[in-house]
Amino acid sequence: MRKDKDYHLIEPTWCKGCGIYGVFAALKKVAAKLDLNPEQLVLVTGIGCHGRLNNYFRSYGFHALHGRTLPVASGIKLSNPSLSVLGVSGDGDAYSIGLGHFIHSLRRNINITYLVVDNRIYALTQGQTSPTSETGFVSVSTPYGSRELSLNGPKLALASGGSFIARGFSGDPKQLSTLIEKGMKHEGFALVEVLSPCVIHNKVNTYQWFKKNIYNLDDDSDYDPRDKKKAWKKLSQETKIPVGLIYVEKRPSYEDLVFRKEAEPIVSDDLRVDVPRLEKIMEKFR
Ligand SMILES: Cc1ncc(C[n+]2csc(CCOP(=O)(O)OP(=O)(O)O)c2C)c(N)n1
Repeated sequence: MRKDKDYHLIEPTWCKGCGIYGVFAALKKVAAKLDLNPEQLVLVTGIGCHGRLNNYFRSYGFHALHGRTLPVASGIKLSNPSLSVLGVSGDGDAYSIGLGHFIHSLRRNINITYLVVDNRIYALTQGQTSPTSETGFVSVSTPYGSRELSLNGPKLALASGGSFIARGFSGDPKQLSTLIEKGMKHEGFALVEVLSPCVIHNKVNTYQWFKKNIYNLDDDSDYDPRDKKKAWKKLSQETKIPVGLIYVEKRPSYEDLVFRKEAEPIVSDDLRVDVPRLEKIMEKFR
């Protein structure tokens, strides 16, 4: 049986107190609990402070371009479906430059677990306002306060056809590891957004702030994460932020539909390309 420390490759150099240490701890815990072979695991990260994670975690890794975590993770998974593929992005990587990929991955439902480490700021570039920063947020890029509405990732995920939507808090690595484990066992695309303080650049959304403003859906026995309408209602609440398993739905993964042996062909025989006929046509233009 492997242990958490077996996935600890080198000591991280993130700022002291950064929320991402909780994400690193949760990931190691899940990998050890599932006894995952590091050679069967691929961690794809984007550009940002979160992007260092694959340097510290023992597994295969790919540090992708900014916003391109999901296309790289999708390519790896589809070319070798036997691998466990995890994507890790920041709120900027996922919801700003990478937003198109986010929506298409949700509707496609490829078997990937996607962690979005949401510190509500662009941290690596020294603290600019991000899509999840609240209206009025003051930073070096919005010195008079942001004039934009903030983006709700899990709500967008639900509207985009997400089949597994969860939100954790890096201050609670135990619950976070349970959510990641469920996401990894889910057949299809699993989003786990992680509320995560940046202790250097974001002086608003601190550990205390998050603790005061979140509530745990996993403690509510009346809440059924299979109920889409309820999930939408919870995600639409403006006052407190729900964490826990928000929505889960059973639907075939992309791989299931595409690679299954008995999969129905999408085009009929007469619509398939007739290669000899095509060659003949091309010959005329040579
Ligand atoms: C194409 C491109 N545009 C902009 C940048 C500059 N850049 C680097 S990291 C980053 C934002 C990082 O924010 P986030 O994704 O939230 O990650 P964090 O640092 O907070 O973990 C930006 C804009 C870049 N590297 N590449």
